[in-house]
Amino acid sequence: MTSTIRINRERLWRTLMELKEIGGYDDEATGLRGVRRLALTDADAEARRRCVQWMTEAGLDVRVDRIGNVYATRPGRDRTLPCVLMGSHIDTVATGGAFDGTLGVLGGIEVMRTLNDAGVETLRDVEVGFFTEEEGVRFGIDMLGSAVTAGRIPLDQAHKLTDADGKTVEEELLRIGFDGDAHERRPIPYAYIECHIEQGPLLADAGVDVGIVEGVQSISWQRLIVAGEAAHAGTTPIESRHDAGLVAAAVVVELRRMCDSGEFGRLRATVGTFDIGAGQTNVIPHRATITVDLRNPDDKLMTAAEQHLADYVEALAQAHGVTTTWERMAKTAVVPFDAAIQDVLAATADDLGLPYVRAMSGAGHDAQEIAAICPTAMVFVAGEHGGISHTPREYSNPDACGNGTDVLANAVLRLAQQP
Ligand code: HGY
Ligand code: MN
Ligand code: MN
Repeated sequence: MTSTIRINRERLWRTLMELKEIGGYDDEATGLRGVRRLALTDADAEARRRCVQWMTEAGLDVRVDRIGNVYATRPGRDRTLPCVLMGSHIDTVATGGAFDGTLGVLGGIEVMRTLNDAGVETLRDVEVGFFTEEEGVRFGIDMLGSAVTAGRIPLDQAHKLTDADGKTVEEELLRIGFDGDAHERRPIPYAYIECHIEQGPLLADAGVDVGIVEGVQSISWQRLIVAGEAAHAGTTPIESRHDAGLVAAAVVVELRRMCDSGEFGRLRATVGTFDIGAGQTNVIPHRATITVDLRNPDDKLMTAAEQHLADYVEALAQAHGVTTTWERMAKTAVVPFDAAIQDVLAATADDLGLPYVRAMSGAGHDAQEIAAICPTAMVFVAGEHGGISHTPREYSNPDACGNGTDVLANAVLRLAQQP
C-alpha cells in the first residue's frame, strides 16, 4: 500500500478563507459574513480566476470547456490511461457559506500541492475541476455544468437558459471570459471523488468528521404559476373570489402535511420562492408563482408525491376558479454511488485512523451527474451547528476539513496508482 500523505491544513484553510471573501457580504439576518457568488456573476468570475491561478501555481495544465467547466491536470507517467478526477463547484446560493462546493475544489488543489511537495509521481493523470452552476439558483437548473458533461443536458439547451434579467448562460460565459473551447463531453475518467460538507446533522450526531456517501436522493424542482382575478378586498364576497395567493398558500400547507404524513416516505418539500408581485393591501392577488423543491430517497414515492400534488392543485383550481400552470425546472432520480470507490474511501479512512459513517446525501451534487460516466463516490466532512448550510452560519472546522481532504488525497493516490 502506498504510504499515506497528509495535506497542509493551514494552507487549505487559508485558501478557503480567502475564497470566501470573493462575493463576501454582511448578512443582516445572521450578522455574519456570507458568500453571494451566483454562477457566472462577476464574483464567480473573480473566484474562477483565483482558482485558476492556484491551479497554475501548482503546475497544473488548465483547460475550460464550452459550458465553462474548468479542469486542471497533474500529468501521470502513462498519459494514455484515463485520469482520476476530483472536483465540485465554487458557485454558491445567494446567502451561502464558505464551504459548500469550495471545499471539494480547494481541497483538490491542496491534494495537488501535497503530491508536489511529496514528489509523488502517479501512474495516471490526476485532475481537479469545478463545474458551472451547480446550485441552479441563477439559471434554474442545478448541477448544470456536470449534467452537460455527463450528456444528460445538451450544451445548446444549457447555453440558452436565462436568468431573471433574461441574460443567457452563453452570453454570461462570454462576458466573464470562461467560454472555453474544450469539448464538454470530456474524456471519461477512471474514477471521480468529490469531497463536500455534509450540509446536515448525520456526521455531527455520530461524532465523526468523515462520511462515506452511498448515493444521492431524488430531486424534483417545479414552478407553479397560479392565475386568479384581482378584486376589491372589502366588497368581494368570500365565495366569489379567485384568490391566487390563497391557492399558492394552500399548496405550501399541503406540502408540509404530505411530509408529516409519512404517506410519501421520507419526503422533504420546500417552497423557497413565493411571488405575488408588488401586491396591494386591499386587492385580492390575481397571480402567484411558487417553486416547489421535493426530495425523496425513493423514486417511486417521489413520483407518487408529484402525482398527489398535481391532483391536489387541480382540485384547488376547480374550487377557486383559478388556472394553474406547472413548469418543470429539474428532475433527477436517486443515484447510488460506486461500491468499489466507496470501499477505497473506507479503506483509506481506516488507514488514516479516521472513524466514519456511511450516509445518503440529502443534497444534490455534481457527483450524481458524473456517476453516469464513471465510477464515482463522495467523502463528506462534518459541519457545525447541526451541519446547517445554504446560510452564512454554514461552518466546518480546520481539522474536519483536513481529515476529509486527507481521505480524498489518499483515496485519489490509491486510484491513480492502479494500472
Ligand atoms: O440543491 C442542492 O441540493 C444542492 O445544494 N445544489
Ligand atoms: Mn454543493
Ligand atoms: Mn449547495
